[in-house]
Amino acid sequence: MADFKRIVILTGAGISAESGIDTFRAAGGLWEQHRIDDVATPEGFARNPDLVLSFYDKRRAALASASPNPAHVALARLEREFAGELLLVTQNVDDLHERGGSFRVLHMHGELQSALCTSCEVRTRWHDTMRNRPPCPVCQARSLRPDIVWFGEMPYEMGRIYSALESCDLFVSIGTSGAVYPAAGFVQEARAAGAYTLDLNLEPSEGSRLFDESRLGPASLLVPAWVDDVLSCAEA
Ligand code: BV8
Repeated sequence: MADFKRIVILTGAGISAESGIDTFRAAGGLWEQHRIDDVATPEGFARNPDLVLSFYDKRRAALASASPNPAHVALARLEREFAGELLLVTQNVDDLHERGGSFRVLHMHGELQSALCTSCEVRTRWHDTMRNRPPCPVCQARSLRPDIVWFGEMPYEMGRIYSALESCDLFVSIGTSGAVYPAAGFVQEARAAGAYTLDLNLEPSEGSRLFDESRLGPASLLVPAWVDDVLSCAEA
């Protein structure tokens, strides 16, 4: 692998699959059990807040029984040892990148362990349930919602992501189906910037053909091998 200086990485549910966290589209995955409209849109939340709060309470609780896998750990090693610029963007709302040792993680679709108050709009770290309508720690209003970017809502820190894509020389997509925008369009932004684009995924994704290179296999094998590659080139 050439000697890259500015890397942007985008991860999706596939990087957490081997940690036991359901992906969205695998048989029996998250969306198979619920319609997107019912659990991952503001309209669904307005229609049936109990259903949505319980859906996210269950996923938040499931984090305790999941552990980071070698792919998360390898990306944390990259953050420590890579001398160039690195931006890790994740579509995932779990905390496995952090528990795997990454410190700088951009959760563009929010986080299970964060609560957003619809009254004062303050976001606070949250590890408990919301179904029981706890008071906002800041304004005491009983108006907390999951700090998750639902369909039709603007993902977080898009400006920061696009400026990193415009100047990167390597874009790596890991464990994502490339089915949801604007994340699915990042590969095109990177290509337009002249970056090399690499897809690491268990199976060909919707956007695989847009990448310079696709490697197929489980993230727990592909990601550590790729990080070894990058760091050995940088040392050479
Ligand atoms: C927005 C949080 C605009 C919820 C999620 C064009 C342009 C812009 C928008 C749109 C557009 N067309 C349509 C839209 C609207 C929409 C959209 O994209 N819809 C889709 C259905 C077509 N997009 C939006 O609404 C976005 N917002 O556009 O706002 C705007 C403008 C102005 C003002 C306001 C708003 C917001 C979308 C965010 C939705 N929230 N997540 C939650 O987590 O509950 S989306 C969710 O699904 C994920 O976060 C992720 O983004 C997405 C895809 O999931 P993946 O992570 O890829 O998982 P998936 O199961 O699909 O695939 C897993 C992959 O892993 C597979 O490929 C599999 O092979 C692989 N894998 C499995 N095991 C392994 C593995 N790989 C390696 N190793 C393994 N072991």
